[in-house]
Amino acid sequence: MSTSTALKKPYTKENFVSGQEVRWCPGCGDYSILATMQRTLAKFDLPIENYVIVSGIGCSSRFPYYMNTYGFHTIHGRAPTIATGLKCVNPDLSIWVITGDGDGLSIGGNHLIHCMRRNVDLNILLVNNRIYGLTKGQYSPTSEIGKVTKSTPYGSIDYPINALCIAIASEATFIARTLDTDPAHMSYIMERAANHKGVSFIEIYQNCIIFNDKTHVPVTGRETRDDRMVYLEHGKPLIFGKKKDKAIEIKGLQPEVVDLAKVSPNELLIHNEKDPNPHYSYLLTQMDYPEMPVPFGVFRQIEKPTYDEMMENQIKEIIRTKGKGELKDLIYGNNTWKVE
Ligand SMILES: Cc1ncc(C[n+]2csc(CCOP(=O)(O)OP(=O)(O)O)c2C)c(N)n1
Ligand code: SF4
Repeated sequence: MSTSTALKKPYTKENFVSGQEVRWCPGCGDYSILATMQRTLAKFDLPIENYVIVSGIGCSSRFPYYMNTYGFHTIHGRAPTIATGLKCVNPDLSIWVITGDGDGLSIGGNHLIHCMRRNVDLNILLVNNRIYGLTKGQYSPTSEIGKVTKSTPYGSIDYPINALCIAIASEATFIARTLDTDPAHMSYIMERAANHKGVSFIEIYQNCIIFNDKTHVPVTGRETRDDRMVYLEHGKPLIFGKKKDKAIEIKGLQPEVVDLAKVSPNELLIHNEKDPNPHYSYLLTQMDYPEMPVPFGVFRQIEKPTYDEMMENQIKEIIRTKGKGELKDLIYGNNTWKVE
């Protein structure tokens, strides 16, 4: 972060732009995510020095260089771990983890899971282009079966992982999906995540124009999106279609597309992001093209104590009952031994 000029609130997007040359390919979806984040953070009433961007390795992980905030470009897949430590020692920070589908779900999968199950008060953006961009186009954990890449010349035989299922299985308290071509929706989701106390996990459909161009277009393309995307709104039915004539109904444990004109309103599925039971949000993550429209928006937002606040409270309580400890006493205490 530049320290030569003290930045004063209210901020503008430009206050969050660093002086670094952006080195993504022209047309990369990361540009729009970056600009949206700069615009969104400028809206909040938090000093700019309280923001930290933490990333692993990948094209998307170059984010910290381009934000005029504090940041760490850390090791592959370990951004959630560094961010957890940071939040625990400085709870006043607003910390944003930027990770790719390879970085976050392959080498860093384990770290991501534990960060989410602990409910650390962090915002995690998983930029999903279904490919390894930085290393020139090998298949990733989210690549579809049959995907031909440099590392799968005869087509991938791996079943792809569903990022949002991982978030639900890890009991993340805020789970959402958005896309790089809809800055207004992305900004809305980022704002909701920033205001959520606890871990926020956002999957962003992103286009890697060089190694996996148009991977999301069958769902999100101009021609098809009305019929293949459904926006989630709390308390409202899941209505979609060019003529807003289709909805979702639950039959047994199965979501089904129904003709809005042919069903009574009380049969429709009403979105409830506050449902404490994860079954409902899991069911939403199973909705996928081509059988079903793909949901975008907030899948789940629930409240529970965060790891960082529980840690702080525990330390305070132990100091209150036992007094402040001395590191020297711990090192030279009874639980040590000499190697003769
Ligand atoms: C320990 C280690 N293993 C592998 C790599 C090679 N590597 C760098 S980035 C990357 C994956 C990047 O893909 P993704 O996270 O999807 O990000 P993108 O570049 O698509 O934004 C890999 C495998 C590395 N840098 N370090
Ligand atoms: S390789 Fe793909 S993800 Fe990486 S900068 Fe280029 S377009 Fe973006």
